[in-house]
Amino acid sequence: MQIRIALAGNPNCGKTTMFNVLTGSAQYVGNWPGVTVEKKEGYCKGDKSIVITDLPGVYSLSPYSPEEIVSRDYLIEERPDVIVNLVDATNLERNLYLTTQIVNLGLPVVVALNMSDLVKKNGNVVYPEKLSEQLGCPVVETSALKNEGLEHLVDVAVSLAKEKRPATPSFSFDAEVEDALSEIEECIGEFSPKHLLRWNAIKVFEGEERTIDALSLPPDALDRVSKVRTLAEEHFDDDAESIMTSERYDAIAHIVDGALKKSAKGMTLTQ
Ligand code: BGO
Repeated sequence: MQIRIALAGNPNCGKTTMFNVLTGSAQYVGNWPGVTVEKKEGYCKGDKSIVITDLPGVYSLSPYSPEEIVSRDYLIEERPDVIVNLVDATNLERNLYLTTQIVNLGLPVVVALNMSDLVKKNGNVVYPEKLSEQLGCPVVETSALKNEGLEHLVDVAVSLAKEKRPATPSFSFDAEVEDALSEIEECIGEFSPKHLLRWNAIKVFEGEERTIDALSLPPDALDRVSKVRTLAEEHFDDDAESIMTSERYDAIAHIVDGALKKSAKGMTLTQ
């Protein structure tokens, strides 16, 4: 059985470094079809049954840049067996913005808390189990630079892939937004694959044309979701996409609050 691992993360989180350590010299570099975005694939060193695809570095899975579209389409359409989401542990808030989207894709996910060596050097402490509770997936501390934790990371990824166990995030948004999302889930339920229901509901709430077109919703469902969106926009006095962005950052603030202890020394060194 072949296992396909996708490496996803922000630019500069250490993806290239990790990909190189994991694959050694067994890599193939090309382009994603139709775009000048680099595609790198390789076998896991010492185990040709594991294929690793290095996705372009992105901050979000919105469909705006070629990199975002490549990453998003690959994850949604090709459905790798497991996503290894690299997170720069010295910059949790920014990196978790992508993570909060990745864990809604209905796929197995393991978060690699990369740059853990720098976190320790700065005197800070990140609690992987606290992050894991909120994100609904395993979280493994790594240092791609020092080749620490990578063997364990691959073991966890392979187990998740074999079990086909998707991430089950437990963080939630404001009650008004959750109500709106539940109503949208009801409207689109019969048109969306079950594993992507939450993801699609969020995208439909945001009014994202790409997802709405792909779902081919009938006029009455379109009308209903549009009313739900308008009500939320009136309530929050903001557009739906901005509402979701703020909701994500609020959720992240809560997640990080419980999972990161900054030392006075760390504060000084990271500034
Ligand atoms: C430079 N720990 C530490 N400390 N550094 C890491 C780790 C880690 O776990 N992982 C990666 N890095 P990329 P993307 C650099 O290049 O893999 C470092 O964009 C430098 N270069 O070595 O490229 C890695 O593919 C000069 O750092 O990330 C690299 O995701 C001075 O993070 C950087 C200092 O890694 C980005 C660093 C000339």
